Amino acid sequence: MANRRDFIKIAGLGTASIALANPALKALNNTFFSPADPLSAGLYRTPMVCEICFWKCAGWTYKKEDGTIWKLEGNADDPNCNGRLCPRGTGGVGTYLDPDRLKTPLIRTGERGNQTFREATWDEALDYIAEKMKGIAAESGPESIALFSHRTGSAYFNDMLKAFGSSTYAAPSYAQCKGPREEAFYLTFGETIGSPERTDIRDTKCLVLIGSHIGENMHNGQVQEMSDAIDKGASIITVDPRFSTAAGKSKFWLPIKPATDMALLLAWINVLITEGWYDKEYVEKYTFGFDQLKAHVRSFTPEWAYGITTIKPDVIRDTAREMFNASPAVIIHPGRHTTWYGDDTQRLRTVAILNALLGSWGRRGGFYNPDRISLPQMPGPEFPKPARTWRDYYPDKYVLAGEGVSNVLVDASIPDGEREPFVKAWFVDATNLIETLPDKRRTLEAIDKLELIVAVDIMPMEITGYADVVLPEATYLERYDDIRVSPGRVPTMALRMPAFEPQYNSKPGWWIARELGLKLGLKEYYPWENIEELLEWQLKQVDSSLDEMKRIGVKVLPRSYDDIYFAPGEDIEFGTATGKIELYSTQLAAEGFDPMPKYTPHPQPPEGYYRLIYGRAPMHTFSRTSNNQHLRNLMDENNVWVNPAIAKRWGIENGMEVWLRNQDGVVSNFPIKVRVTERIRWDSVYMVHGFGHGNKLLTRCFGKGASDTQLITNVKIDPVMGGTGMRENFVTFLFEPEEVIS
Ligand SMILES: Nc1nc2c(c(=O)[nH]1)N[C@H]1C(S)=C(S)[C@@H](COP(=O)(O)OP(=O)(O)OC[C@H]3O[C@@H](n4cnc5c(=O)[nH]c(N)nc54)[C@H](O)[C@@H]3O)O[C@H]1N2
Ligand SMILES: Nc1nc2c(c(=O)[nH]1)N[C@H]1C(S)=C(S)[C@@H](COP(=O)(O)OP(=O)(O)OC[C@H]3O[C@@H](n4cnc5c(=O)[nH]c(N)nc54)[C@H](O)[C@@H]3O)O[C@H]1N2
Ligand code: SF4
Ligand SMILES: [Mo]
Repeated sequence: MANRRDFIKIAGLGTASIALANPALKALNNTFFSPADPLSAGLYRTPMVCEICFWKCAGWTYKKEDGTIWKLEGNADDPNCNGRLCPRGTGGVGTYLDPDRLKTPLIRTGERGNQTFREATWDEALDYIAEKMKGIAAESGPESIALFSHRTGSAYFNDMLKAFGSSTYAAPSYAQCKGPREEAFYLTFGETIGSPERTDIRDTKCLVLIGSHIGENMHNGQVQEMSDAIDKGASIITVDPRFSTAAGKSKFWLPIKPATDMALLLAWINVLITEGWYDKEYVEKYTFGFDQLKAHVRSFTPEWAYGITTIKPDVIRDTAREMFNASPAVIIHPGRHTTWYGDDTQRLRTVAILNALLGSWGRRGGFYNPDRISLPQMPGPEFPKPARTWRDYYPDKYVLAGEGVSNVLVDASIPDGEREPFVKAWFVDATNLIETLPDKRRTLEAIDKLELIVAVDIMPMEITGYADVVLPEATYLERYDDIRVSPGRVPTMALRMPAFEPQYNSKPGWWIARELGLKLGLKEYYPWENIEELLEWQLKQVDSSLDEMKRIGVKVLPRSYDDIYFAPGEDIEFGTATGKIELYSTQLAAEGFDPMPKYTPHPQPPEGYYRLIYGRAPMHTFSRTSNNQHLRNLMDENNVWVNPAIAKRWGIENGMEVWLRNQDGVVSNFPIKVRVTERIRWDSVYMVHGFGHGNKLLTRCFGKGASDTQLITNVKIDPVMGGTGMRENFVTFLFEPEEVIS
């Protein structure tokens, strides 16, 4: 086995160009220093919370005496990172320094999407937006203005719109990401998983990864814990059609036929029950519906699943026994990006049920009970109750969705027969919707109908090209945001504060939201003048202060109760209708869905086509880092992985450029290089999401690699919560570009 360092490559990878070796700094632990005082000769540090992904690691921005950046480093007290940033976090310097950044507010002068803007002052840009918003509110109601946001500090814009009268809000991290798993676990255990995940990987003896590709999916603390668990002898079972980094560390790799996971999961349940390999006491005490489940899975034998999944029956039995032997210190990991095939909530229900049978929920090495601190809000007026929400517009759709569904807001922006669209304007904050939502043509159709699009971003991205007004935000190294209060084994608070003045004419999100709020006549909702006043007040309520947080960056608080795991024999009331862990879901049954998960076959690729699957690379985050010079040095384009047998059939050689065409005739805008590798099944091709940028203002990454989103035109909607299943798209190879239909 490669050693731990080879595997995680957290801090260090490719950072030589940014971080100069400094023995004085290495000797430092977490001694307290005021940001005003030098750490050692000519070095200063400021608390930082990383915004390169949503793990939100806390750390420090180190500056040199001349005020320039030296490097970013993790805060040793932060349980999300334990003092180490991942390569993306370290390379975040490149986001701050990117010369292509948005520099000043812009107002569109030409057609949407044509990138013709004039520069404007903040006053002018915000007046323009406020006037438009008032006009739209007068005609269609304030709730017709929808907010899409995905960032730390979403609350600033969300609260401004709520004060204005709109709760029409969605984050792509729900219906394009973790929504199915959150609902599945909520339906089963009465609680969601949350972020960071409550998986007790550190102490697990067996970790089962289904799709979830930890290691390439570089969620820092999770990767560190997995590597610690491996060192302590935990076994890893990876179910993935691709030989992922995690597969390389696994005792068992199950190269499953894509889209058939449900059959494997049901067969595992069948084996656990048939063999008696489950936690009888736990199941008896805590669960509801065991007898129904037992009858339900009777025919889902490993032999049945073999024909569907291509995983041999003895492997299914051996892996089931491996899980049982480790139980309750076993985790069937719920994954994070779970919107795959449209029956995703049901697939994640089988994952939840397996965990329940093995007694891992609430047990050491399984799932712990997280704790977090909640910071009080400054007293102010109540938000008005919005006249309508998207649920009034679609009363029968996705009643079990616990959050706003971004694709539903897109649908609600397009006239529906005679019906006026519910949504008339988009306020898009820190999400590149064009590349983030599948079915780009539908996104563009909606955009075409809108009366106003505002984009708050740091870079000229695909979405900013379609905006009427573009507002340049200061990067995370140049601004305050709300205090990070991530859940974890212990509650923590972490401060993000500016290490630098905002470059160019950019402004922090809190300032933009507040100024616009004032222009909309919402002054009473802003009992604070500037963010420091607000943060100071909030921190005082929990016996801390801004000064303290500036010194320490991260404050670890005691747990409110000693309840991280269930006590032996403890009586527990779960947050479900029956108060039990629902193997049989009464709520799904009440809403007319299958109360226990069933296997439904999904189409397989037609002759000459291959399933398009996608994932993460350790050195990039979605589409947001592809222009970052430091991270580009590590990877500057994506490749398409093709199995050697298929490459041979097509006469494709390693490194050759191809265009991809999907089942609907859509051809990738840009060519992509082929990586011929045994690490992918013959029926699929794989690429990393986030490349193939079409905005020329991204001077470094324009046209590098291909966009998976462009090829995802067939979307399978999850009927339970509205998630967008994106993996039922099939592609073939072209050697010359054809007409592009994107
Ligand atoms: N470096 C980096 N890390 C990140 C991110 C990032 O952008 N960059 N993003 C973060 C976010 S928000 C998320 S949601 C997570 C996403 O990360 P995960 O939740 O781990 O994503 P998945 O979609 O589960 O994983 C993709 C894997 O699924 C496999 N796969 C494809 N189809 C199938 C199938 O039918 N069955 C099975 N069993 N496997 C299949 C692919 O081969 C690939 O290895 O990553 C997080 N971590
Ligand atoms: N095809 C495809 N689609 C996907 C996925 C996939 O794997 N494939 N993954 C899905 C998942 S799991 C998720 S969570 C979503 C992620 O969806 P997004 O969060 O939309 O992903 P990004 O592409 O990183 O876009 C982030 C945008 O915010 C901007 N930005 C970055 N930092 C800041 C900041 O500090 N302030 C402001 N105002 N803007 C900032 C970036 O420039 C960029 O325009 O995508 C989903 N969509
Ligand atoms: S995992 Fe990496 S990119 Fe994400 S917050 Fe942590 S350091 Fe930043
Ligand atoms: Mo995600």
